[in-house]
Amino acid sequence: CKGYLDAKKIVEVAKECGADAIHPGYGFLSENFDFAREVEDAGIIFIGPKPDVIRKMGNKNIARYLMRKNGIPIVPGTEKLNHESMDTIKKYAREIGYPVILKASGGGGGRGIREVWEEKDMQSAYDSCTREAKTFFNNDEIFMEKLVVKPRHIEFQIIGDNYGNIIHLCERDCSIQRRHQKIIEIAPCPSISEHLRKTMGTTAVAAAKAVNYTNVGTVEFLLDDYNNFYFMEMNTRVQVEHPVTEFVSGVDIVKEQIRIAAGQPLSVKQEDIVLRGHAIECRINAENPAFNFAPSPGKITNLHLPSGGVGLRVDSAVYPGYTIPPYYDSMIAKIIVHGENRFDALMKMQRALYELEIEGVQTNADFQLDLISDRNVIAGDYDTSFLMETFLPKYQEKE
Ligand code: MV4
Repeated sequence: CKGYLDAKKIVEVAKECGADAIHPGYGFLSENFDFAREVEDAGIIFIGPKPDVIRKMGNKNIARYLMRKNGIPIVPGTEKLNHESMDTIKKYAREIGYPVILKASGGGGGRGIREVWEEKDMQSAYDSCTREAKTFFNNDEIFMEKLVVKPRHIEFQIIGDNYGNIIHLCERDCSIQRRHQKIIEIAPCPSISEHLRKTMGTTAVAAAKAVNYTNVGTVEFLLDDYNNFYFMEMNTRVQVEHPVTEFVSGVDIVKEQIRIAAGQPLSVKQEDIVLRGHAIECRINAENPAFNFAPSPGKITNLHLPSGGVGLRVDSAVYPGYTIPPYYDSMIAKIIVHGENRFDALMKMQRALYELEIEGVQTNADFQLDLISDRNVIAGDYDTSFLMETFLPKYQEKE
């Protein structure tokens, strides 16, 4: 069950069948610079950014340094802390102002971060953060940032060709998350002005230009209550939620990736990108919301995916009789809708979720239906704390 991670084997098979290129998808190997390098060394095109750019952006401390050097706003913070005394670390935290957050340079997926609200908790947070960083990333390097409280997660889709042209396809709001897993993604973000969109978009392109970025990627920002935004990290792959951007921008992102990798220039200019309507994606997971979202692998005995109508897309590979293995993550389908406005899109999503039927395993489909029917979600009034702190308590009370 680990075949998808065997870089050497994949390259071998690609050579045998005479493949020109490898598209790494959005799985583990997509941001593995050793894999990208092995593909290139074998004379095969890696459909993605250059291995060295993947490596730099994969290290959160290097990414932060490069952004700072190029005038991209980052959260106030420090360089790596590992050789500093605890007294010095505490002094930095006082200067930055509590609360702060410790982050592993090699971090990802929400691992290797610790909020610190008071000086008395610094030592133990530091110890457990470095320990986790060492365990999961084999790299105990950590740094400190000011904690942005209740931020929104806004990410910009960018595309660059091999000739220095880089544009953005506007943003997605991915603030509705649970344990660092996105649940719903929306484009465009309901709570930013056209002016802020322009400023953030220009900044995202500048961030990509700072590393001579090629192919597609995402610049993630934290947005605070006062509309201050800060570079958080960059994802050097096509993401799960790219379909919402395809709907509102009209650009086929994966096609663009392949064209770029084949040496074609961008097929669109920044001026050509005019947003149309609103798009929403709900991730359908085989999991049990009533049992703390425990994975629910097993055989799908009956399946009806929503279909028909303008502005509905279902990305999935499951079918009746398919057995969901327990080894991978629990996402089994994505439902994406496109409406002329936010409410139209929400109504289409409601219809689609009503229509969806999955038997044999537990899923989060009903949970998703409740979520998109929530008044805060309908109003676009939520941040990254919403799901856990506002919605889930209400939901569990109702259960
Ligand atoms: C932050 C933050 C607040 N302030 N950094 C989460 C994982 C990694 N991508 C970075 N993360 C955060 N970094 C500062 N300075 C809050 C988070 C964060 C978060 C960010 C986006 C979406 C959901 C989140 C959930 C918890 C924490």
